[in-house]
Amino acid sequence: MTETKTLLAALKGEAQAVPPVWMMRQAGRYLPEYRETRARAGSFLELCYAPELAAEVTLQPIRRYGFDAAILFADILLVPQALGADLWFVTGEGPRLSTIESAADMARLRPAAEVHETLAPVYETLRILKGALPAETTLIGFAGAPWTVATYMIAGRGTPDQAPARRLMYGQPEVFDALIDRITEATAEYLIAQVDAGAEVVKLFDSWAGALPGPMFRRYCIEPALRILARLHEAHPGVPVIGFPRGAGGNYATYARETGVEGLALDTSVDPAWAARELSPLACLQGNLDPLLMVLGGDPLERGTRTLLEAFAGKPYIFNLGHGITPDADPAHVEQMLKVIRG
Ligand code: 1CP
Repeated sequence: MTETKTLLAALKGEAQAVPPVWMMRQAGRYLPEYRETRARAGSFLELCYAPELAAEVTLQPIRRYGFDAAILFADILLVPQALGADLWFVTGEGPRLSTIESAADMARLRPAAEVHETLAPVYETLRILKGALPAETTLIGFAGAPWTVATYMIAGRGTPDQAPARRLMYGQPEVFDALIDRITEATAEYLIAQVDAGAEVVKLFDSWAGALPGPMFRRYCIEPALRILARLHEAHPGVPVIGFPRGAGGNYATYARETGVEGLALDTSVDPAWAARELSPLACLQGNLDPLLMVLGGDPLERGTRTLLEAFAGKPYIFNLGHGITPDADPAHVEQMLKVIRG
């Protein structure tokens, strides 16, 4: 059967004449309709746990722009919450969680198999989306990778350099390893259930992979990914995975080779010419337009978009940004970018 969804075809290694395109954080604050629905939900977290409204914001950028993929509206921090951590968002600042600093804190977490009760509304969102998306649109599920999720659970917030997590990793390795194991198991459970509910691709966000010390990259980025993929593929053979080891630099190649992910999401720092030469033989590449260009628009946006189209022409490729679109982006610039890609 020929694949009618261009994003799935690209992930199978088939170059598309016009690359499929979507954007990280495409359902977000730069869209007035998102801000309206979020206000209706009450808060960001209430929006994540309200299946009808979460499906609505997932669909908004599809209706407006006709992206080739819809990404489930949720957050990587729902897994810590499902494991029993307290989670709240401080307006204008970001997430806050109860912290993991000792074996006693670990002992208070729930077993990985018990995350589903909290996460059930997310599965319901996927079931709604499965019935509501256009036939050509691919539905992407996702989770945070264990290291990245652990950085938030340990520090209780976002930090610039992940020092609290690195401190625990060196100072109390048995506590740190137990946490990584727990998140790994919970993430496998979560992603399997997302595919059960209708996700066609899953993306693993290791947004802080670049903060791992080099000697730890294999152990805490690659190995947990391998364990998650093994369990996922046992339950759902052949479901494609996009890995995003953001900031991994030269380790991007190691990650692609050793995990065998079908899709490799490039962060903004990766040189497209290098990626086309060194990484393209290993996976379908996705990325990596500078999100700032969605704020600027004009000639810089057009040049940036063309640079990527030329670098990845004739190769399996998914157009995307190198990180999430920011709240100050102009929705008209998304149209400008799509016009350059689709002609
Ligand atoms: O105010 C708001 O409306 C909240 C902003 C927001 C949004 C729109 C947050 C808070 N999360 C999300 C949705 C979200 N988060 C999605 C939905 C799908 C889409 O892309 O459209 C996804 C995939 C995520 C994933 C996520 N959450 C990541 C990994 C991707 C990345 O950006 O590197 C991370 C690190 C988070 C944590 C998080 N959630 C929200 C914020 C502001 C943050 C970052 C906090 C920090 O590090 O300080």
